[in-house]
Amino acid sequence: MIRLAISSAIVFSLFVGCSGPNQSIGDGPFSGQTLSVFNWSDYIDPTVVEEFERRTGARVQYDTYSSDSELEAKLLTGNSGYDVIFPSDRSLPMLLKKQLIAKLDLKKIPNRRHIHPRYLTTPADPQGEYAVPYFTGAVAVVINSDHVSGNVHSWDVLFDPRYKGRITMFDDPETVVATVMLKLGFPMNSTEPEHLAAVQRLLIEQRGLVQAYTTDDFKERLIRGDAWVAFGWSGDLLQARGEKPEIRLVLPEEGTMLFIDAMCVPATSKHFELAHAFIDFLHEPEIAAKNAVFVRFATPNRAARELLPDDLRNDPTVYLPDAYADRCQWLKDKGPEIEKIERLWQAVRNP
Ligand code: SPD
Repeated sequence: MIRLAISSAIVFSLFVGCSGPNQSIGDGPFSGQTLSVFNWSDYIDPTVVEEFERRTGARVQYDTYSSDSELEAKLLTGNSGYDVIFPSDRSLPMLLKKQLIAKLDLKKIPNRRHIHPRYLTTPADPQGEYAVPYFTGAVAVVINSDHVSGNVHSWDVLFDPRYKGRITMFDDPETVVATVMLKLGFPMNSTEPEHLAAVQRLLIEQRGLVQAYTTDDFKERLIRGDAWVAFGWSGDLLQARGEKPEIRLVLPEEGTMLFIDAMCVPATSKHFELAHAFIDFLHEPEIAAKNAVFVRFATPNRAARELLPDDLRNDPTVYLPDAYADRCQWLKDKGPEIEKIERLWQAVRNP
């Protein structure tokens, strides 16, 4: 099933957004309108988007990104042209501070009631008026158990010389530094010079083992069998496991970084009603469940979770047990201190 779903993702990325502006989708309350969506890659079931087009008559122009900084750069241009975006808990406070996000009309998003209240508000959005939670997940490691032996339970496997040339790392400085802080037993958001120096040393030592630094094609590398150990977002890694059963997901015992991504409407959107209709649609329980089966991240939508197949609803690598989640942390906005991490990354990547 996942094989089919992933194949349709490839078809989706080729065709959605390629229909001409005058191509008719069908009759519906938004016929003739185009909704521009900017989302993380591999983060939606394409058939769900097609269903939205059928129901509303609107066309969806769908583009993807693969890091917080890519979204932030696009929004900071002042007129991205997008109507719905999916910022993480890491990006949202900055985008709100810069007034780049519109206040939502919550009456137009009745399906928001299905979301677990613990996810609805954040310190940056204390009334939950700007962002509607989409999926939550973690950073994790996967191994190909045909090639990686032993009981792997730590970040250490990413630094194991036996897997030289078979390891993929993220090309995302903040996420990598955060998780290496955890591996070394430091606070995940530390910017202390000694902690950063230790992280930098380890990442430089690791460099010769790494096949590629990539935020998206680690999945294909795993599926082809080129990579045996990969660092990535939990749901993406589980999508790869759907294609290759010998892949095993490891939630490292040292803890990991958690994230939650939300749906927002940029302040410059010209399709406010349609954007609200899309956000509401994605939280219809049946739609949210279908989407959750595809993306393999945890839905914050309680009604949708009830509709999931038992194996997914009870998968502890998707819905983390409280005892493990208590050992995990969220990324904090580091303000100007972020430059220290960028310098560290330069030293690792461009010696
Ligand atoms: N393929 C979808 C991955 C979504 C990851 N969002 C993570 C944000 C962390 N800051």
